Amino acid sequence: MSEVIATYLVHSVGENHLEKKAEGIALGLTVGSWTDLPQLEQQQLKKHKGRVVSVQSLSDDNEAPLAHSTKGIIRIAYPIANFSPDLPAILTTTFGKLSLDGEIKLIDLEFSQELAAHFSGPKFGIEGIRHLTGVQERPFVMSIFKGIIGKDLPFLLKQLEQQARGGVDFVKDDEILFDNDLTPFEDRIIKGREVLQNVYTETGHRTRYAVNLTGRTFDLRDKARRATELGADMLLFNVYAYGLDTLQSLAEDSEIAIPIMAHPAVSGAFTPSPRYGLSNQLALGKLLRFAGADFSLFPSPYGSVALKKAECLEIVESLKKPDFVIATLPVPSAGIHPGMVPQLIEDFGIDSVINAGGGVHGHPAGSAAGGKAFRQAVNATLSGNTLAVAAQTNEELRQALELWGNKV
Ligand code: 1AE
Repeated sequence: MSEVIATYLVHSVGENHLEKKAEGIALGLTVGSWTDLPQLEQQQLKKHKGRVVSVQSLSDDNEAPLAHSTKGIIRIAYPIANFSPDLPAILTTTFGKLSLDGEIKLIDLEFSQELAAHFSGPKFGIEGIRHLTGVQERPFVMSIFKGIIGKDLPFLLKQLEQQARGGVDFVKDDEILFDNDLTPFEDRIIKGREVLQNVYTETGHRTRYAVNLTGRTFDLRDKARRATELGADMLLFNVYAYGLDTLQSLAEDSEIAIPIMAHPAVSGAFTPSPRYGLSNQLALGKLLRFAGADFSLFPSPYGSVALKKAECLEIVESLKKPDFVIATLPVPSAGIHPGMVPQLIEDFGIDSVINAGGGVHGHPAGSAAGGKAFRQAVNATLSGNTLAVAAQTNEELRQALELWGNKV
């Protein structure tokens, strides 16, 4: 029977009550009750009944497992016959009312092959982005517009040009830049494209711009199609403000043939508690990948909005490991500066994006120098040099290290 298997971390279920809790979930979220049902009804409902896959008692940290443990891992299989093959139905089945019912956190969802066949995943993914850009064997470098709210289009275009001159691969809108009269969505695409083409003609370096797709949900599809027609390179999308299914609809649309970058804004409303909500590997890893994000941004372990390193590594594993859909590019972000580049590469590998806002624009010699400092740090690291040595011959890197230091 084809199923989705949900893994939960549960707390405070009372002594020896883990099995009872698991049975309660398996029945409560599927057929309701079982032993009291007449034999005929049991036969009819069998294919809809949830199944307890495993129950594991956990100790408190650093303690041996205890018989009276109130913490455990429960795995429940839900037959796919119970729901339509879409994320809203899957999430409502596995963690709908259950998310409101005590100390329980959804850690993972395992899709059967039959269920996974309904998800096409990223259109481009890591390999597609490499192919599109021609950038191989190094991490990508991205910078973020900063200080754009209240500024006009010439200001934005100047900042875009400076970032491109720094040699970054991508520039993304800040997630808090919405459609507005000073820097309208379509003008950002059209004029931004001209700026990037001019820098390319002059320098031979092509930077691609991810424009923030915003507005009312029902307008997004047409707006994204229009962006594609106008020549937008990529879309930035605040997926948790809209919902995963909205991302999936955009990603599946053949007329929106450009990569989509998922921003983690609002996901912190669901993930930080150790006892409630969703795991980060699910929210910023697997679910985004299945919903079709080509890039997933998440807080790095050492920036200004930090996640624990183990959680970051779980997100990356979930984005990259062999699965039914192609891999999504990880983008550890927030508070990143050039001195962190060796650690970023060590932790996340070259199939990742090094992404910075303040770490580019805060460079003492300006945004172009900020981008150059990042590229110099990447080159040095991949050549096996320390940043300190590379700074002796790379002025932009030297200034960056003087300001921010040369480690995390
Ligand atoms: C986790 C997302 C990071 C982000 O979007 C952003 O704007 C970071 O800015 P900086 O690099 O911290 O200035």
